[in-house]
Amino acid sequence: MSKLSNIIDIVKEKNANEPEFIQAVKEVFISLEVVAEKYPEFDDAGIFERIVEPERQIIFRVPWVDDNNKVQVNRGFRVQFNSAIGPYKGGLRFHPSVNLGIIKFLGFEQIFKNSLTGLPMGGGKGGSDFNPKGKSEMEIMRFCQSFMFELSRHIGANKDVPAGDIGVGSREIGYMYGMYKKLKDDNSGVITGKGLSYGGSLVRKEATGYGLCYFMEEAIKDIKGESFKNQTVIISGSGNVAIYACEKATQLGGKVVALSDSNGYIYHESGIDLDLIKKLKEVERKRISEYVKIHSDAIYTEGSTKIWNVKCDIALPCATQNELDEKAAKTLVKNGCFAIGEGANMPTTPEAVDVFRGSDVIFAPGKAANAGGVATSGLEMTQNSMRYSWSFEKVDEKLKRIMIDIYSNTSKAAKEYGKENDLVAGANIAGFMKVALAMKSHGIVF
Ligand code: NDP
Ligand code: 2IT
Repeated sequence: MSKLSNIIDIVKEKNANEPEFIQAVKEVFISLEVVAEKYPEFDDAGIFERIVEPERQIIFRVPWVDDNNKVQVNRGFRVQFNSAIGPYKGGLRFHPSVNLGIIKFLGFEQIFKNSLTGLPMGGGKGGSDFNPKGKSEMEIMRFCQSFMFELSRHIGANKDVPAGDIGVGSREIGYMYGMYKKLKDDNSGVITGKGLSYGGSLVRKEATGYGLCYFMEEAIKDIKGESFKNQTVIISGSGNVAIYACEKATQLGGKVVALSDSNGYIYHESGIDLDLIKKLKEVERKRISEYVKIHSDAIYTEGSTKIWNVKCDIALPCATQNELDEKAAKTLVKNGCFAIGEGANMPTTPEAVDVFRGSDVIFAPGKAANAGGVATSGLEMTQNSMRYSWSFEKVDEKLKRIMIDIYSNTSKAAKEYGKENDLVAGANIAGFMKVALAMKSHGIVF
């Protein structure tokens, strides 16, 4: 039995009720076997054992008062996973499915993703089992304020810098930042994804979706000699990542024909009307089924995962973890899909990943393909430190450069270890190396 499979067994035993965390560790460690063989010094320094244990996990009570004057209590989390290469950095997720295992899987992925960006950011993640759906504006504000009341003790511009994720967008960031500022008298920009009027960066809103398309355009060009032009694209989700992936895929000449939310998906053969989606989702916070009331030639189908039955050339899962299973993967391949790019974190189940890796398709893992969001958060931190703001064009240009570099480093690492075009192995190895070298340099403190 190899050294790393022993560690996976220990992780399984110690975190038995955290299946998503175990899944994320397994996927990374399988890729790292070759690194462990090549660099025995990492094993000697206990890097593998240390990297699966968060530096710190904070769990806290979030009490708040609803519109009926009733006290509600939610659970808050912040997992400060690894600070070897910079301050903990990663989003906050508000969704009823949130628990410690979900936050740990996201925090673990974030370590390698942030390393891939080339910027000095460690890995962290947080959130709450609070469900923003159906809450009034004042309930959202009171919840965000109570959440930040506790979180503010644990974060800082040089220590831990949160951002958005599922259920946390510009509205929630605004309320949390306002509370942090009031409590701490501090204006150093402790959260990213801030509004443009108080220290936010241009392009941060668009960054994850745009970055995903920049990465995919590069991978498709390099591996298949093709581009987005004239390709049929399907995208799951209709939140922040999905909307701006749709925008960029369209700008690059693709035709996006399907989007979804957690209830179902829409199919519009002539191409999605993105202005309408933005209005329904960003402004009115409505369900995607409303789309067909305006466009009678579009079709709405109940059941979000049925979207994978739609014939396409490129599929971009941009909703949530484990939304694309083995059966869906086989259907996509059978229908001629040749490139899959993960905009979400771990949207593809391990069995589905095996289907893609065993076929002649491009499979781009989230930690590389969706790193544009956190990379632009890094650029927001830079601008905050400089007390300066760059133009849209300048940030977009930097984002594009970063995504092309991530593709190139991922592809190079895969090749170096004899796994040409295996972007899963390449991303895991390239992301790990920098963190491991930093941890080794620092001695046994991390
Ligand atoms: P949003 O909250 O803006 O949108 C989430 C979308 O996914 C919504 O359409 C939502 O539908 C759908 N969704 C959420 N949970 C489920 C579920 N259990 N089943 C089916 N659909 C679901 O989040 P983001 O767009 O920001 O995040 C989407 C994914 O991208 C997440 O995996 C996130 O971790 C990842 N990500 C986000 C980044 C960012 O910068 N925001 C950066 C990198 C990755 P509904 O409205 O019905 O709930
Ligand atoms: O998963 C992610 O990379 C994010 N939700 C963005 C994190 C960030 O700090 O911008």
